[in-house]
Amino acid sequence: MYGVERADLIQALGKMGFICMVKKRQSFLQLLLLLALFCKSWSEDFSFILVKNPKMWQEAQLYCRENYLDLATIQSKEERAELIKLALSEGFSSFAWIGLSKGVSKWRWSYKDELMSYHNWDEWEPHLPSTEKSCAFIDGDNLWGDSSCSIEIPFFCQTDHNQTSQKFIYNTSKLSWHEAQQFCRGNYVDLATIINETENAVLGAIQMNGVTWGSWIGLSRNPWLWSDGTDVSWPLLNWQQGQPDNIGGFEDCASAGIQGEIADESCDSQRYFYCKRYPPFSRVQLLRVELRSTVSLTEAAVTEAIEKQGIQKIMEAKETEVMGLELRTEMVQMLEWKNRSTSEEHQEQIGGEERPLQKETMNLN
Ligand SMILES: [Ca+2]
Repeated sequence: MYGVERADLIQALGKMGFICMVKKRQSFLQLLLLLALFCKSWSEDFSFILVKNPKMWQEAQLYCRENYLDLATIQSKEERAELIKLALSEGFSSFAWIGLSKGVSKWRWSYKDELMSYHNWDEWEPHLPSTEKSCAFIDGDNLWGDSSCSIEIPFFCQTDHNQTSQKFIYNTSKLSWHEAQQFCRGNYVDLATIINETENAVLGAIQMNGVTWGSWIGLSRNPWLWSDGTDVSWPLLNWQQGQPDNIGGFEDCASAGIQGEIADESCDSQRYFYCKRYPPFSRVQLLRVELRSTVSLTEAAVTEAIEKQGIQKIMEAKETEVMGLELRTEMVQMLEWKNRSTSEEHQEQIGGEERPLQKETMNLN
């Protein structure tokens, strides 16, 4: 058929960066090309959208996930700037839900984010409620306690030595837990991880000669989670002054004001909410192409046909202004058509806004 092996065709298309779905069917080849179109639409200047339909937090999350991507993550400076601009353009002046809420809170080591296995808590520790961000220290009796992460005390760093005697560095300058973490990561490996009784005794002994009641170790827990799975960076969270205050012990969800400042409140409150959607400049468009030819499909012929006909067709068909076109290379793979949905209405969403499947026909003759 066509004087070219399917493997050769896949290789040729692979070099061009197409995802291809190929099946010999009667007298033509059927290709599925994944093309990312960069289109500009003036109504979609923001990655976030403010939904002016009051809902409880969980309802808002469901709405965003069904209609967009998720509730908005407002953590970076850029995200805050966009929220501020969006709120201004919408004439909005209150608080609206964002994708921050409390989940199961577990103690984790700063180093490799490992879950705590060994521990040596003092009798009444940890004493802070598991709904608050807290950090762990070791005292002169080798016992551990938890505290607000913002207090400034000495700390233990961890080096890359495995021997207990060389594993830890004690620093007597007083820093908050996060500042200490930054220092240890910059100068050694991380804040200290204690994995057994021997190591714990070594740290306790060092402190016997120290001048403090306690020193940070690399253990902390953070109950807050971003709905879209983004890692919560506690130092980057822009809490409104006095927040989180967890009034009544029920404030498990977070909203954002128009300056991007966040506050905890009851998840049952009815609020507008910010959804996050796919970036306006990177939609993914799937195009299924029937490629018909009775001539030999050499690499050059395939390339030329797709470039001259296929891409041109897509670009002409777009209603919005086409800013560019990217051929996605990371998805290069071959799939049998029969293993996929055979529905002609089949749609697929791969890393971009869902779009109806377009069908085109290319004649190479
Ligand atoms: Ca509050």
